[in-house]
Amino acid sequence: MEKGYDVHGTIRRSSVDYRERIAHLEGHPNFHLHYADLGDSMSILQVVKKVRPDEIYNLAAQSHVQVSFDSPEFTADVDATGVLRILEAVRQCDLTDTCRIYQASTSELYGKVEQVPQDEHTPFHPYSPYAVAKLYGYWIVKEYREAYDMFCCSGILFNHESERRGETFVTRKITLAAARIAQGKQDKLYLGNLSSLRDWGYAKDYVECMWLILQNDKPEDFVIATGEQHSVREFCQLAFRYAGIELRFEGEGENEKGIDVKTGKVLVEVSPDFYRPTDVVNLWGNPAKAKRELGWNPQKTTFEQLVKLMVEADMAKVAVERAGERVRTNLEEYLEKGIVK
Ligand code: G4F
Repeated sequence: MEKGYDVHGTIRRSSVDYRERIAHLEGHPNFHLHYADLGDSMSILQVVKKVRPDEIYNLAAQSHVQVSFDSPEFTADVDATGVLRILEAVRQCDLTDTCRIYQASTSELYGKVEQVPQDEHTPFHPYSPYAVAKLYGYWIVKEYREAYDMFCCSGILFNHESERRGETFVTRKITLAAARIAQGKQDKLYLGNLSSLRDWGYAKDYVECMWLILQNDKPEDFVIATGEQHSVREFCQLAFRYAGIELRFEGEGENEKGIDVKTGKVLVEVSPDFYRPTDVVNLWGNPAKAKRELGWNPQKTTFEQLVKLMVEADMAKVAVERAGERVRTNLEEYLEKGIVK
């Protein structure tokens, strides 16, 4: 919207409100929402027909890797066939010459990695129902590009995080827990594989690159990553440090623990509940092509800055929640005493 675009988004009908992250946009004259679902081709066709977009960014997915083991069929329908539904809608509305399409592809395609670091030429080895579905999405985009000369591209994005990240992804789970523990609202954090390695970047920088991919002269796929790798353990240690707690890790595997250096209290433990049947443990991207051909800066926001901004946002969020609790507690007391009616 800052670039002067009219933005049309799609939402799914739900009886509970889940629009918290876009609430600040609603009511803006350049922002429009339509009901649609990637599992429902007619709804996609209807929106494309009505809006006749110049650019489509398909960021919709069942995007939780662990959940894809519990809901593999739903994941396949949305993350694989859903991509096909968008491409076909554009084709059936005769927009192939004017509409550019960005597909949110993923570093999970590298899965059980065959090369480190990974770039546009690294072979894929998907290692979850999510990654297998996303692999179809990647290939169908390539197929439509070649078969119908469409400007459609995949951004092979490594993990991209922010203060808006869903609370069950590991980074946000950690920053929120660190903030809650630091403010006395939680006792302990349970995590899965602490040794898993990721190339974590800032979502805001990555969205800028998605846009650059669609402004490029030719439709191509790009790896988007920072080129730096850290473990879940490192992320955890740094997040707690920014929340004012120094952690020391002791033990191995399921017995590893994160201990508060100052108090000796165990604050982080491992729970097998968060292990995956097959886990991707060594993601590390090489963003050289995006840097060279799009002029994108993969190090605009450093790992340290990313962790810091996420912790600061969660420290503020928890503080506001606590203030709200105090107001409610006071109010309850006043009501009980009949001071307010
Ligand atoms: O934060 P995660 O759940 O993200 P994951 O699986 O890497 O997937 C994210 O990034 C992909 C891009 O590479 C996207 F395609 C995908 O949609 C999603 O956005 O887990 C990161 C790592 C994993 O190895 C996991 O096993 O952290 C490990 N982990 C350790 N403890 C945990 C936990 N993950 C979660 N979610 N929760 C834990 O307690």
